[in-house]
Amino acid sequence: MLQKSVLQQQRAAYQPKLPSVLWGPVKMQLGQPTESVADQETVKSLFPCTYGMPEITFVENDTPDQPAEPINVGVILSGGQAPGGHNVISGLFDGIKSIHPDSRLYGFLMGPDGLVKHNYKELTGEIVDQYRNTGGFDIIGSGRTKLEKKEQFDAALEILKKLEIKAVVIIGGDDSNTNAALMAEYFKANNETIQVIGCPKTIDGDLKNEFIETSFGFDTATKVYSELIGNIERDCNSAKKYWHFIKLMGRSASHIALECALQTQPNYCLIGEEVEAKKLELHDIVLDLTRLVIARHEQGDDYGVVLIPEGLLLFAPAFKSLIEQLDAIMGDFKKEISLLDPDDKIHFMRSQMSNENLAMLDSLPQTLGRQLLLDRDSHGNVQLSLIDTEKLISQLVGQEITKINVRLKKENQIPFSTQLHFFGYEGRCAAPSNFDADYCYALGYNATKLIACGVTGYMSSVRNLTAPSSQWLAGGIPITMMLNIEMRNGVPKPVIRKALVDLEGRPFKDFAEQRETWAMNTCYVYPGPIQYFGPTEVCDQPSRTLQLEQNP
Ligand code: FBP
Repeated sequence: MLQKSVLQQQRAAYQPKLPSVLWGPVKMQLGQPTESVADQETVKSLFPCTYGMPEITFVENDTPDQPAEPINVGVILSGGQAPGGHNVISGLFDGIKSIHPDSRLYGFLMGPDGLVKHNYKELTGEIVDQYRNTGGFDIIGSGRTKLEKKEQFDAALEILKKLEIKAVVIIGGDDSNTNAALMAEYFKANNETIQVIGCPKTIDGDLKNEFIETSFGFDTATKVYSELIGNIERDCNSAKKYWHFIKLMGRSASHIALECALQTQPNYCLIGEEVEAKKLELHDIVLDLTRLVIARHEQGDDYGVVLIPEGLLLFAPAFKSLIEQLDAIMGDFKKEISLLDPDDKIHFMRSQMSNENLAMLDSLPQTLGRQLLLDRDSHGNVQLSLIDTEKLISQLVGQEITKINVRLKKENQIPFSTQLHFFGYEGRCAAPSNFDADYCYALGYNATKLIACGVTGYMSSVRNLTAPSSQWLAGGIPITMMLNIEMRNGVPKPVIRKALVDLEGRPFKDFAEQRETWAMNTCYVYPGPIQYFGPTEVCDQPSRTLQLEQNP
């Protein structure tokens, strides 16, 4: 039996709110046939059985949901942890039990690997009840295995048939939902009736579009980081002697950094998408920050707080070109490289690189260069969470300040003391905010409605999220609609297009309008911890990003 804190005991009693349309039986309202966001012909040819399906919106129905017999459903948690995953599972559990009390839920262990290797456990009411409204993915664990090969799908089919599973729900980010689309297509193409449904998860907030207003976990994670940043700002404003450089998770998009900036009003926040649009190089960023350090020094403020998105370096053109070439080499020589030991691998990779990219690589600290050449995740992504961008940037600014100090008299020296932080794992398993607790439960419950309707290759979609939860809309969106073709490891692949920060959108514009004031004045905001109880304005507010996006 898990030991529970007092807050956990309180949260266990929380009853997540469902959209009113999901309170009773539903029927599907079908929209127009859909197209993928880009590369339509190629995506269509790769997904002949699941391409072009219509959007689904649920409306209330007078007759009970089909089927009225028990159903068995499988569930997988895939990719990085995000607050609310357990609530998707509780929603699924309650949803299938509402269809029939003898329905069963099977959890595949440690991500997609559990499905392929047939590691699973039945999630009974007793187990699910232990995890309601808790953070983490520990109920069944998670993993990053990419499901894309025929052998994997066949192994999955074997266990799904053995357990008489009607549908499998993949709770994951863009890569994992791409897997869901591939599996749905494979099953349908082979006349297998097992359905595949996706659920939009990632703290990064980059799995969103017209029908997926936000991925779950973003709300809670950014609230946790904003609390921590606020605490640091207060320390910074008390001691007035440090520049704090804070890297924030978000492998590609800078949504987390932007949301935290809107919440906490730091002195400086980099947005990767702006760096790319303005074609800024690392050197330009360093010089701009150096100017700010000097300007604040001149008004007597030798301190400040700087937010840096994890994915920043990939937006700087020279760095990006370096990574793209490394990806291409990895793709072209995958087999040869896999046989080499690390030093030979580095030697080989270097021998294939252009002079410009070699120069860029050699301008970076040696450990970072080595990381870029060697460390990739199973999807072939550079592991940006392992790169100390905050250290790199603060050191480079420090070097600039040192150059200036050499020319200044002793009494005029510019002090520049730094503290480094990285917030990522601190927020990924926090107990879900009320918003995420409700949203996730609704996503899971809604997935069972999609299953009952017999559809496959859809993502559970709950929207109108800035309205009270009773007014949220529910339905499904074909995953193929979100696909485009991108290079992965040098090979073109169908993947869900990531939603990057929109520089024309309200969240960025609000930030851009205020950042100069925040830079020179100390306008820190201290949001404090997530509030689970209390006035609605305090505890039920979705992220600032979502509010600004929905009310442009
Ligand atoms: P997902 O996209 O799978 O949700 O993961 C997001 C993330 O938290 C990123 O912000 C971060 O770069 C990455 O996971 C870290 O991965 P890992 O957990 O494997 O260290």
